[in-house]
Amino acid sequence: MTNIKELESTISKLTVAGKGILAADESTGTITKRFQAVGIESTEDNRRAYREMLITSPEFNRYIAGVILFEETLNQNTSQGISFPEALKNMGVLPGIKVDKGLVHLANSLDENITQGLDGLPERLAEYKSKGACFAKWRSVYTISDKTPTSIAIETNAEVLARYAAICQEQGIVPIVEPEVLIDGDHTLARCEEVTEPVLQAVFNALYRHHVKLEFIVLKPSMVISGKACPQKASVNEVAEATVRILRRTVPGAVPTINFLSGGQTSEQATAHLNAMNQLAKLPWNLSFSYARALQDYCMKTWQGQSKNIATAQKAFSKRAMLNSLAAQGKYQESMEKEEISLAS
Ligand code: 5MM
Repeated sequence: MTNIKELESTISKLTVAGKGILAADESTGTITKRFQAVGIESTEDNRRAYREMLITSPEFNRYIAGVILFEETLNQNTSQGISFPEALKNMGVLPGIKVDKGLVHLANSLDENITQGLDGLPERLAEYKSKGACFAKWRSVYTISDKTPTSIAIETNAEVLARYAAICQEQGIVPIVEPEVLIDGDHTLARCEEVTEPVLQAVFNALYRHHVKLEFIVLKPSMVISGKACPQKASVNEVAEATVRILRRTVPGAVPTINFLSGGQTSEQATAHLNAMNQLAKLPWNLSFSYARALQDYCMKTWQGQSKNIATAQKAFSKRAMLNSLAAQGKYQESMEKEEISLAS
């Protein structure tokens, strides 16, 4: 039996206007790649220290409603000797957990992937919940080429996302449903639009088939955007309009909040795109962020693994969190990028 009260309480805290979600759930392989790119050694304690630095940034709880953790962090303590979920709850921020187990080849597809992790998921969720997690995250990935995503990849990933979401709700955990159409490639904005529409249609059809209560999910999609290597870069307004057009066609108004991933956009682009969407005519859902790289990039580069850099690195994080908070309300201006920010510590 689904515990509606728990789901209601979690979703209401995740949908506060002007707040977003920090994705700090990079698996060990991914965070190691990101650390190595800026010369930081990826030890267990460096990962712990880095994530503690993020969540203790000035005014963190003013801009961030929830943090998606990787399992390793869920089980770690801060330097104050309390667990990360407890530290977050003490600040009024909800702890969440990435529960997918990554990508594997989808047999008989065109070199495409399916996300694994459904086996034993109810038992894992019960354990994560006992450690404080209130919401979960599962990511499916779609690659754009002339022939992909194939219908088998679209249908199979939708089915798995819906099964995950149904299991979460049964356990009183709010699911973040994350279908990511990758930015990699030279495709145009029009091609991304053509692909994103059936991907989202399939996801919502599957959620319906599995009786997932749309009132208690967070949708975490990619934006409709031109590929990284596309010679014709879409403008901020083109991205905003195409993304909202596709969301309007595919996402029921019962969904309370859409929190985008940044997917390899620069920090500034991710903020500008979110802001432009929130400046369009009234939308049926809260539109906010669930960024990893677009919130963390400057902070990680500034930190360099050294305690002497913590204060400046935290300021860099808080600045991005604040600008995205403004973007989630349609109040961001590009000129703010150059302004010094003053923060209460
Ligand atoms: C798409 O990645 C998610 C959002 O991050 P960006 O804003 O940087 O695109 C992110 O939550 C991602 O799912 C996690 O970092 C986990 O990634 P891995 O590949 O380590 O499972």
